[in-house]
Amino acid sequence: QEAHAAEMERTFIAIKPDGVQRGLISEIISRFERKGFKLVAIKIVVPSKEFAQKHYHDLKDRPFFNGLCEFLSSAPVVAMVWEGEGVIKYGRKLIGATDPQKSEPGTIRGDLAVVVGRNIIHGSDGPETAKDEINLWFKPEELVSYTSNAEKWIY
Ligand code: FUP
Repeated sequence: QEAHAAEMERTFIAIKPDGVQRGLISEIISRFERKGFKLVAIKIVVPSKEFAQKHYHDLKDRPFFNGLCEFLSSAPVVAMVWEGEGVIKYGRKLIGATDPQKSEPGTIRGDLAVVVGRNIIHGSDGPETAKDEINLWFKPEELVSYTSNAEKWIY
């Protein structure tokens, strides 16, 4: 059981400044929670611009990079780690396409956002980025494990 817990898939999810300012924290968390994924880490922080540049380093050559990093570092962000089978890919499905004009209704961006520069949420796009982003935003001791005490609470 311990070994299984250690191998459980995890992804990094962030509610960006627009999502926080618009009061969408609970709405977004509830969608992941109701699906059955487990919240294993959460904090609210204002990242520095340098930190935002690290987070989005893959996009450093894109024309919107500077504005994107300015935006991410402009106000509080809710940083989270969610755990569960298939959480990386299915998390992206819950989030919807990058451009909210193309996200399907029923997705977070489809239901709650309008423009690509203000698309309210970030989610890791694969196993490697998930690992890197979790390590960037969290120390190992900030993540909890649910499984070891499960038999105490579940009947
Ligand atoms: P996603 O993984 O869906 O967040 O999309 P990307 O990693 O491609 O883009 C990261 C962020 O860059 C987006 F959330 C918003 C911003 N972006 C723009 O502002 N303009 C674009 O044309 C593409 C992305």
